Amino acid sequence: MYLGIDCSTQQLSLQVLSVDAGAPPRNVWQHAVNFDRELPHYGTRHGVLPSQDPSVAAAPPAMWAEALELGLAALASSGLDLSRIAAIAGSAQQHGTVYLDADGGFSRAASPIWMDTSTSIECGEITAALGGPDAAAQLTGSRVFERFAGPQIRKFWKQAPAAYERTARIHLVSSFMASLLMDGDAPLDPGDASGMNLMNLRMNEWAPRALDATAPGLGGRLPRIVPSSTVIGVLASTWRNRFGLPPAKIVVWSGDNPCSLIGTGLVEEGDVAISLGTSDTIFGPMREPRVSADGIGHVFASPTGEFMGITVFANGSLARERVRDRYGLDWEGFSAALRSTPPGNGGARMLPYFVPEITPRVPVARVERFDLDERDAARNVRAVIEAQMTAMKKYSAWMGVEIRTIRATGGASANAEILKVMAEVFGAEVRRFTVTNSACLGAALRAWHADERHGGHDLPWTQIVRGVAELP
Ligand code: XUL
Repeated sequence: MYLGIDCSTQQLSLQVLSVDAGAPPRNVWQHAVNFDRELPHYGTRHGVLPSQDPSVAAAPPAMWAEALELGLAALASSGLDLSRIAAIAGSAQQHGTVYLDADGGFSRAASPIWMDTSTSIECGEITAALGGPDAAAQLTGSRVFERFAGPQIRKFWKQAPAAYERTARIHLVSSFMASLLMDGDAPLDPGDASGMNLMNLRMNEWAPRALDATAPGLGGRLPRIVPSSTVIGVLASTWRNRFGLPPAKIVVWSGDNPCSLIGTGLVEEGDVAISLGTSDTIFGPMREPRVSADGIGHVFASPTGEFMGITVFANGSLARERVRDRYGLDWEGFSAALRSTPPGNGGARMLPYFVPEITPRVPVARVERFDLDERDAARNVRAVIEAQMTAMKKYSAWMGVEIRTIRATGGASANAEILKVMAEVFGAEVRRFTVTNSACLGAALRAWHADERHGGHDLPWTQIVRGVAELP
């Protein structure tokens, strides 16, 4: 059995796969720990600490650690034969940084996360030092983005130099969580490390020029980078003693998007997935790291050893919910509104930037309506969905992938009317991918792949994703 854990923005999820010889893996248990509801003493809203400054988004890393305890406690009382768990791998929201002092305490209480847009000045400084946006993208896979770890680290060094000085290790959420499991200092995988503007994308190693452009003495504060299928340790005895868990292998964690790539079965160039979650993302495998000339998307390393292209939109479910709530609708009413309005919406359009947007870059939240009466509920519903789908089509063209099929995943993919608009806008076949947490599933599949590889069997990825992630 293989355990996948996903530490996302709003919850920690766990999933156990049972792999029996010859048969495709079966999902035998799953569980989720919601941060706001089950850990209210941290005071988060949707997993984020309230902030006066709308450009600042942070979360308490101690909350993620406590969620891991709750999740493993639930696993202990699941009734599963825990001794069968051979390996554990994880997925985490990307870009968030965790700062530890030499004793393992937090040298920064709140971790900036991917929704933070407060580092434009630092982005400019790093970009200039790297020789411009294109040079930054060629080196690291992305131009310098506000939420990426590099500019966040630079801002911390500038604003709190003494605390930076006391910081012995800067983890991403993924390597922080893996460190807790093995009670040691976990490395990063290239997939998550490509979300930092610090890694040389073609070499899978830290880029000295980017480190120098970011903060002094940074290299010594970062984890090592190891291939995505690496077994990095065993489950620490504290967890084994507390919860009756076995000495399972710990596989290096990755980011939620690289894990979702595996969890949606995307291991060969041609198909893409659209995840409709807190953030909306469109992503797909790429054989070559073609970076985006207009600086829009990102190229990350894929767990398969190739690459993935991804474009991220901050106004995902949040924008849909704002519109839904504004007109007092439930999801059924939202669907009815889509059904009652024509494709193209009779020319009525909206720019739905309810929070600052990543793609295209909109630093200050603003919603604009064109030929659209704010009182017209149905047309406003269609306008937000058409705007989201049109933006996803326009801002993913840089990947140079001819989109044949779209696998739709994430919470809002349960809504058939939204998927209909997606198919209309892209002119592609859209299939709903019924696994709701593809990142968690991808983590469990990565655990299986790494365990086999550790045992000397290099299973092809097409075999790993067969059955679980194949289209119906
Ligand atoms: C990816 C990104 C988001 C987070 C959300 O670049 O910012 O998808 O990983 O979990």
